[in-house]
Amino acid sequence: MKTRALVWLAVLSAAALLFAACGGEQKKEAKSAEGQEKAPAATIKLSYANFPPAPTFPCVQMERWKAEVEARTNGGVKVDTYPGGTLLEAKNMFRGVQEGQADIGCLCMSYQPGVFPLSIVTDLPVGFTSSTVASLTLWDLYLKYQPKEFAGVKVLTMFTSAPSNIMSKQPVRTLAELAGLELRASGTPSKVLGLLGATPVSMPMSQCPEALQKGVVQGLLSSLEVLKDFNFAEICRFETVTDFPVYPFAVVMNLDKWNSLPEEVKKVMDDLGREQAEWTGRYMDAHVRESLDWSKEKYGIEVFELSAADRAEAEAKTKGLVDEWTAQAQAGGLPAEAVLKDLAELKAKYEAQYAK
Ligand code: 3IO
Repeated sequence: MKTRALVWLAVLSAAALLFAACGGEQKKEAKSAEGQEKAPAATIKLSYANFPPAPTFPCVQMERWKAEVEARTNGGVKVDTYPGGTLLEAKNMFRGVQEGQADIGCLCMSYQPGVFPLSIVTDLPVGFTSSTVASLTLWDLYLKYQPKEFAGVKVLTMFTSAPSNIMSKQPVRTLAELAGLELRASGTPSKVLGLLGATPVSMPMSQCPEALQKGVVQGLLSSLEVLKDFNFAEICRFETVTDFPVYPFAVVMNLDKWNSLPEEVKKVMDDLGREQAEWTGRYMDAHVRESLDWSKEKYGIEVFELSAADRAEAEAKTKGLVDEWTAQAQAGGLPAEAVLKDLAELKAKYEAQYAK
């Protein structure tokens, strides 16, 4: 009885395989006979790596992009997502995609100082007040300057976090209360903390939960939606609104993989570039507000605003970072002044367009 069932199973499997193979052939023939590109016969599978956990904004935007691409290619493309550093981690994301360990990867530029000399202009203290404005500014700068730092990959979209603010185990009501405080940050936001007398501890966001738990840091500098998404509100009951720099991100694809895609699929992805930047900015800005409400409700967090005098002092003490970037960019042959001018114009344009 058992053996007979197995024989039947084998026969049925073989028949299924044969059927599938013939179907594939027919589809291919139909396509070439019509002489035009249709949805590809075989599904194209793409892996998409991300470093933080699934509930966080880089992964939320990843799932949205996946859903749009799959729908707009009528299932011709299937995207397999890998959140939480399961395929590539924060610091090997860029190299890993270039080497083909993942087809697509989401990276934070601030984690690798020096690697993105032009685009990193967006993590300077230039006064962005929303993720929507900063994300669209970053995307437009990328399109205009086509910086060679991304020449080895296909850039699918870019976006930024919301402005960074202090989340801490102890109250930081004034700049004076920052003195010596160990706060997790990265890139230019770390430099901002250092210039203001805090003790920055640089690491990717993905390592922050452990650093907070172990007491390596007393808090962090990032956008406030992490209060909810990482449950940081439980441990960091005191938040200070500083409107410090945003963290810029890029989503990149392996160049050989990109070149292998049918034109219609490339078009779907190209059409999504700006749209995804805007979608992510808007999602982020709304989610920051939601996260603050949630954190107040659940943990009774306290939110402080810096005084006008402290804001002015912070600005004065950190604006040298813009000069530092300018000198470095010019030494590297980049049109730094023009980039800064464009950044200011784009920022003003998008601020007028999108009420905060
Ligand atoms: C960030 C990174 C990973 C998950 C959620 C996040 N919210 C804001 C950021 C920005 C960032 O990269 C950082 O390190 O603060």
